Parts: sequence; C-alpha cells; structure tokens
Amino acid sequence: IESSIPAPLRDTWKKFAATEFKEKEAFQKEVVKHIETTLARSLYNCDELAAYSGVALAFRDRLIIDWNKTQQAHTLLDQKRVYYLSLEFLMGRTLDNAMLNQQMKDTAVDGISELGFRMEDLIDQEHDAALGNGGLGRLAACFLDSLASLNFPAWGYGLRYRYGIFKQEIIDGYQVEVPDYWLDFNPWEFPRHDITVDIMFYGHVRKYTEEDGRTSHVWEGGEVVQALAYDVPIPGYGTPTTNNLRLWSSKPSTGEFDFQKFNSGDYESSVRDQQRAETISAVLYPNDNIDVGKELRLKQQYFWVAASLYDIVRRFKKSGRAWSDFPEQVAIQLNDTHPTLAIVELQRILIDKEQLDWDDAWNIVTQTFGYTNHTVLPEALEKWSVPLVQNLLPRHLQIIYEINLYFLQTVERRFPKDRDLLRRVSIIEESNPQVIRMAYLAIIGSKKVNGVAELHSDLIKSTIFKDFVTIFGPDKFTNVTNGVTPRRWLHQANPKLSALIAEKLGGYQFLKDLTLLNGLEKWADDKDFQREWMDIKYSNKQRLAKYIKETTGIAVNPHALFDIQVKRIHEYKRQQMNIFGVISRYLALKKMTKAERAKQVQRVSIFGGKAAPGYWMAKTIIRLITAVSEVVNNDIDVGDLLKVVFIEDYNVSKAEFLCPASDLSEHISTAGTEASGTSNMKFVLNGGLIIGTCDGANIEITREIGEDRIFLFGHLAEDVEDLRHAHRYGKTEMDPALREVCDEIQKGTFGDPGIFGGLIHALTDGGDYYLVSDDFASYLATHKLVDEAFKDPQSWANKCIMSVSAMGFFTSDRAIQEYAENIWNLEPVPM
Ligand code: GL4
Repeated sequence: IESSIPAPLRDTWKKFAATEFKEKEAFQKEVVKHIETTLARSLYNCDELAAYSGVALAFRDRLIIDWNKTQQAHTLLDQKRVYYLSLEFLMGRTLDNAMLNQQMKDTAVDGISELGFRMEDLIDQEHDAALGNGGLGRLAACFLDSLASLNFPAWGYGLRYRYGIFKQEIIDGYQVEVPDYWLDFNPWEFPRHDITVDIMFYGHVRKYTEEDGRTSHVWEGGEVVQALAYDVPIPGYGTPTTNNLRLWSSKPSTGEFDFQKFNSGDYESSVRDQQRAETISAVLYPNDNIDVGKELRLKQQYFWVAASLYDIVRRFKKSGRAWSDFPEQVAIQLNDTHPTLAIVELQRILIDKEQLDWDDAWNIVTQTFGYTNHTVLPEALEKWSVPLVQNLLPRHLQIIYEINLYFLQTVERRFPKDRDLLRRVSIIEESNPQVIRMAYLAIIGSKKVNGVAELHSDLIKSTIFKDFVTIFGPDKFTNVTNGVTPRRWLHQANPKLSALIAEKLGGYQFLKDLTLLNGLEKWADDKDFQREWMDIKYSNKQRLAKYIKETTGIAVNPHALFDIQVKRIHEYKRQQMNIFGVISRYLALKKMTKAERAKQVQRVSIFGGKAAPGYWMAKTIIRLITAVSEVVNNDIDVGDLLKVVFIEDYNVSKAEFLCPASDLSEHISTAGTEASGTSNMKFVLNGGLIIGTCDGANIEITREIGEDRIFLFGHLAEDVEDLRHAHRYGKTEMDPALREVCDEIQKGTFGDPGIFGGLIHALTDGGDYYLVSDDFASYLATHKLVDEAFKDPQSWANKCIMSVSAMGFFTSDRAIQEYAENIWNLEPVPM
C-alpha cells in the first residue's frame, strides 16, 4: 500500500503502533485516561454517563485498530467486495455488542466494578442508533454482524439521519411522536472530512456531438449539495475482521456561489441554503411497508446512491483494472427498491463519464446488482411520478426511458403479438401522471432477485412478478430466508440462557455455528435441566415485570403466561385481532363463577410498537389497546387472571429484554402478507413458543421445530383471494364471538365508541380486508390450546428446549452464506 512516509522512517511508526488492551488493568488505565483527558472529567465528577463514555472510548480504540488492519488487508488483497445499500440500519446499542464480539466483556465488567460502577447501568446510558423502522432495517444490522463474523469483505452504505425513528410517548392513551435527536454524543462514528462527494439535483441535459461523431450528454446547471462520509466500525464475533458502515451526511457545497452571497451581505439567504442542504439527511421517513412518494425522500435516495456509487467506482478505478472486471470485483445488493436509482446512476457514469458503449455498460450493470424484495403489499411498492423525476433528475429519466425501450423491444421480439404483456411489464405505468415502477426497474437491472422466506419468494413469482418469470426464466428468481444474529439475539439479550447452553454443549461454539444447538435435544427431558431452563425464563419475566411496574404502574405476576406481540403496528399484522381476542377473554372471565375462574390460566397480554404518524387506523389500534388495559387492569373480578400492557417506545434495546421474557409471542398476520418476520425467530431462539398463521418464516420455523411445538391457526394464503371476494359480495356473516366483542366496544365499555368506529367499520362495510372475522374462531380456539399446554410445565419446557435445539437454520450467518454463494459469488478473506 502507498504511503507518504519514506520507507526508512516506517520503523519508528511500527515501534509505536497502537496496541489493544488485553487484561483488566490495561483496560482500567484506558478508561481512566479517557475520562480524565478526552472527557475532561475526574474521580470527583464522573457520573454514569461519563463512565459509559470512558468505557465506550476504550473499546472504540480497540475497534479502530482492528478496523484499520482489516481495511488495509482487504485493499491489499483486492478481492471481490459486497456493498449492501440500505436506507435503514437499525443498529440499536453498540457497547455491549462491541465487548462481546471482542470477547472482552468479563474483563470489562470486572474492571469497571473496581472503579465503582455496574456495567448494566453503563450499558443503559447508551442511546439506541435507531436509523430504521422495523424488520427491514434490523435485518440490515444483523447482516452486517454476520458479514464481519464470517470474514467477508463488505461495506454497508446508508444515510446518517440526524433524527432516527421518532420516540413514542403514550399520552392519555394516544401515541405522541417526539423527535429522536441521538447525535449529541456518539463515540461509534468517525467523520471523514476528507471524503466528500458533490451531488447534483435539478438542472438540464445538454446534448452534443463528439469529434468522432458520437452523441454525448452532459447534465449541468443544477443545484449542488455535498455528501460527507461518517464511518462506523462493524466488529465480527471472535475474529479481528472489522468491516465498515459508511453513512452519508448532507451539507452545503462549498462552491463559490455561497461565498458570493455571503460576501454580498445576503447572509440570511446563505444560511437558508445551508439549511436546505442539511435537510436531505435530517430525518428518517417513519413508514414501514408504506410508500408516500415525497420529493425529499427521492432526494435522499439519489443523494445516498450517487455518493455511494462515486465511492465504489473511485475505489475500483484505483485498482487499475479494466471496466469489464467490475462485476468480478464488485457486488451491490439493493435492500428493497429504495436504492434502485443506483442501477441508473451506474449506467450514467459508464456511458456519460467513462464513455463506454450502452451495451457494454448495461452488461456490467446487470452483472453487478442483486435486488431483495421485502413486501408484496401494494401500498408499499415504490412508484415515482415521472414529472417529479424529470424535474429532479432529468438525465436519469432519459436513461430510464432508454432502459425501458430496449427491454420492451426484446420482450416484443420474444412475444410478438402480446401487446398487453408490454403494457403490464413496462417500467412506466400509463397513469396520470405517469409513474416509474421501481421494482420492475430493479428486476430488469439486476442479476438476481430474491424474496426473504420460501412462501414469500414463491408468491412474488406467482403474483406481482409473474410476467418477469416468463420473460427472464425462473433462475433469475431465488429465495434467501432471513435470519437473525445469535450474538445479539441470544448471547447478548439472554446471557443466562446462553451460558446454560454453553455449559451443556461444552462452550460457545454454537454462536458461530448455530446448528450445534441440536446438541440440546438430549437434555430436553432431563428434569434438572428443564428446571434450570425455566428458572432462567422466570428471572427474565421478573425483570420485565419490574420494568412494567416502574414504567406503567401495572403490577403483573411473573408466574402468569406472558403473551407478547411487539412489532410495527399495521392492520396486516393484526394487532386488532389480538386485542379483540383479549376482549373476548375478558368477557368470558366476567361470565364465569368464582370456581370456574380459579381454574383459568393467568395471562399478561403485552403489546408494543410504533404506528406511522400518518397511519390513522394503526393509531386507533393503539388507542383501543390502552383503553382495554385501563378497564381490564382495574377490574377486581379479573385480578391477576388478565392484565393488558402497552410498552411505550418499542425499539431494539427493548426487544432485547422482551424476547427472553415471553412464554408465547404472536405472529398472526393475514396469510401471504408478512414477507418473513424476524421477531418470530428471536422469540423461539429465546425459549418462547409462538402462536401464528401459516405466513412468512413461520412456515419454515414449523418445518424445523415440528408442528406440535407451534400453535398454528387460520386460513392459508391460497384461500385469501376467495375469502376477500366473498366479503366484497356480502356473502359472509361476522364470527359470533367477534360480533360480541364489537357490540361491547359499541356499548361504550372501553370509552367513547366513536373513537373506535373505524376499526368496526373495517370489519363490516370495509370488507374485512385482513380477514379478522374469518380467522377469529380458530384464533380463539388455538389460544385455548395454549392455556391447556401451559398447565403442563414439563411438557411445555420440553417443547421450548426442543424448539431451541432446532433453530440453527435461522441464524443470519446461514442467510449471508447463501447470499455469498448464490448471489454475490463472494469469498471470505482468510484470517
Ligand atoms: C419487511 C417485512 O415486512 C418483514 O416481514 C421482513 O421480515 C422484513 C425483512 O425482510 O422486511 N418488509 C418491509 S417493507 N418492512 C419489513 O420489515
């Protein structure tokens, strides 16, 4: 590698190269040094935040050392790299993960206690990095962990939002959104003031003829904004490999334009320009599975994609290779359609800047990209209005038209008389205004397209992308079932269970090869082991009960069955069905005699999740949950038999203590709507059972753990169309138990029924699109089976242990290995 330091002087550098602390005293020395110098505090004014910061800075130094070495090694080796482009990286907290991945946590816990602090308290000081909405963003974070843990040369590219997902407060039973300003102290990022890219918007395209007679295009005269890189080190578990996550932040370009304004005394306007530029990376759009089509969002997408591609191309060009080598050196994965403009941008760079022929360029492009689809919901599929794109990115629109033209020409040659096919697969939808179907562009510009669980990958082939299977053949479409990292979601979230498993399996190797969990099978009937296992579950439930008491004032009995549904609030995920079920249970309890009640299983129904700020029905669902909890929790007839809790501000760090505390968790989407789900995997991995529909990854979880260890209910995806049709033509009657629930709501038992009118309407005149009524009887009956099963603790414990032993498949390591082999053609770097 090049260096500005003359060779003879490098020895001095090497002699003083930074080293990593390896034992307790060295760690303590680093912490105290950082507190006393970097933070300018002392023994006399070190609070928990300062102590957290000291520990974080000490670990950060270790990460940087490994990170520098990894990046140097990867540059020197010059192997193929993968770039994971995602608008969301829902990282959560970093310190605990950094300590565990570096296998230094025990040392640090011990060391910090001698300095007067408890590590749990310090870990709790950290703000979640919440640059994502839900499953899609958290998947990206798990993938980064696996890529580093498996020694793959990989970079993530995203946006450095100043405001991540909003903080949710519940006020008078309603969701209120509060901005999440998370950057006041973030030791885990490094601004790279020397790495900036100018990004243009608007302007016009000028066509001219080159000396050799070819036509060229220049895009010019637009507004320029600067992208500034912030790097975040991503440590692997038990390996020095530390990859990079590069997040772009927007700021005004330091062109002459601003200076002129400033110098001519137009100070206000130059400040306004600055704010306009900074707006681009200011805020994460808080929608999961909903597309709203705002211009600022399109600006975010292009800004991020253009900066990332500039960076990737610059790195490739340094290697001095021929352009035809590009796909051998670079794989780019599009996390959903959000980065689809990258396809157009790379084509633009190759033809307009690098002067390649269209066909040569397009060959390179289509060998480079892979596209992951994460949803079939129509309201989530991105479509950008043509006039909007014309105005913001005029050259890109021309290229999109050209891509479409060549594509439609080849389709026409192969299917000569099928005009309707051409209309159906055109990238441009002939609506008013015309719109660009981003998923189609992503398919046409990619080598492989994948769904995120088997059912979902089959569904996209038979429904939304059917025509493209006909055109490109089935091999372009593949499946990679999602996974979660066992480092965060077992070892970090549930250290006691992880330790118990390690004791039985003879070490922690299962964290690197999760299939080793099958070694637990032989202990599943062991009474002592079951007791130890369930004791850990109990202590995790106690911790949650304490948290619930402290934050909501509600006292819950940790011996009760903890039934948890935590995820974004969405009608398709059917939290409304869950709360209707709770009401039904409540009504049943009210009708019982004392003697009958005494035989019932105690339940705590726990909900959590954010509603998109503009999603009124989702907010109404939250309002109903809080209203029901108000009534039920204060009803002395019911007592501990039923409690209802809404946990405020569900996020990654809350998921870390909720997942280990469930007996039962709910994954009850209308069949065919939840592409995969990933919390289902986290809950089972932590020794909880699940109730769920035949949807997403639930199906594969069932296959792995066995049908008698999961509570499945409801209609199948293949039934959905007919059922909806029947509702539309008024051929259905509401389920009687659901009718009773609706009547009770309308009677005013849970407050002003007017508030909940929308929810009732959706079930009746609204056509019950999510089939709550159709699945309700089977849902209630299955909950009865859960109660029965819970009455037999030994058989329950056996089910939990056997399930965990069969969860090896659901590690994100397996998912990443599949991507590397089948999509990226990527080799790990030997360490
Ligand atoms: C999602 C799906 O809704 C979810 O089922 C899946 O697990 C996740 C990751 O693949 O992607 N798609 C969108 S959009 N948001 C999600 O969470």
